[in-house]
Amino acid sequence: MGRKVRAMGFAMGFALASVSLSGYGQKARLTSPLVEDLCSRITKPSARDALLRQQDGVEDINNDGRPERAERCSGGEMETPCARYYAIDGKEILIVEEGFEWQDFQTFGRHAFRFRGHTFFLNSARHTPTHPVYVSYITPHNREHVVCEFRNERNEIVVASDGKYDRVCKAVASMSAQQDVVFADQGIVVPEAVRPRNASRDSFGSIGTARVDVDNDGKPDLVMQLSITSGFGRGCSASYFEILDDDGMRMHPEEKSHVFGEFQRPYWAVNCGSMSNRLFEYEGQIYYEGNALGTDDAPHVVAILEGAKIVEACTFQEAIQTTLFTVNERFLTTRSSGRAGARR
Ligand SMILES: [Ca+2]
Ligand SMILES: [Ca+2]
Repeated sequence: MGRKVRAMGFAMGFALASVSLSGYGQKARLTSPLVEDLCSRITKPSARDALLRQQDGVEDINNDGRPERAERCSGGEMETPCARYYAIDGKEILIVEEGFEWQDFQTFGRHAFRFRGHTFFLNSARHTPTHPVYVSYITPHNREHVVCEFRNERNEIVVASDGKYDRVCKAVASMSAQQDVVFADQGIVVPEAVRPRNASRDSFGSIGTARVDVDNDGKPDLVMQLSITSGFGRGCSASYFEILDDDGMRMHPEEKSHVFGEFQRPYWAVNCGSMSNRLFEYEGQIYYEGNALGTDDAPHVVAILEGAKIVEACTFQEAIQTTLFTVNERFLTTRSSGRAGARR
């Protein structure tokens, strides 16, 4: 019986949608089938993009049939999304979060869209809508409710740039390329000539050195692993590698040293410890893996230095799998839902 009622609600919502596309005016009643339909669409990237293109009438952020004027405001250090809204009469509209004030959602993107004549907000863990965290709805009483919550699982699809790298790429993807180059002699001081200009002495340190054929020409090279730290905030660090001259006092003068250094530049981004870089050996060759954990700060890559040429052997495409975690239907029956809310 319950199922049948839901199915009817869905059919009605669908029928009304066809007459509510032009701006404000008629809208389908907010019902749980409508909400469930909306929320399940958010999990599919193409359906989500289609939803976000529905902008006709989106200026009515609180679903009372009248448009508001939005002004961007600064979201502070974390660049969280922020906007102020004003009614036509110029009065600021203050929105009260209801039922999730205590919840610390980490969101950086907020995207308004229309669905069946209502305005909703997709709140994402990125500036882009690719990592949905929750959908919210603002009632004519300016109460904002969470409509549904999502979970995102991140996967990587590995691509070899050439057939000859297939094996190493697969090994990295399956985490079976585990032979990391070992850096010994911990605690040695970074030679002045190796420390980048403008870098303070205590922000750089040596993790160690290794004799390893980093450019794969059959002759071992002296490689130093360095760590760079930031004194700001939580104390963040990342590591990188330099090819040194045989005496260990300066950078190796040949082109390979420059090429390798330049390639690693994006991987120095200091991002609180989650940037993981390494040198590893696989079937007799030395490879560099940058951003092994695939954070947002740089692409995840496996590269090989062949003489003075660096080749990106494996690249990784991010694939986000979004699942619907909870649907909050309670707000549909709260009084503050007002006119737009369903009354049962
Ligand atoms: Ca309005
Ligand atoms: Ca070599």
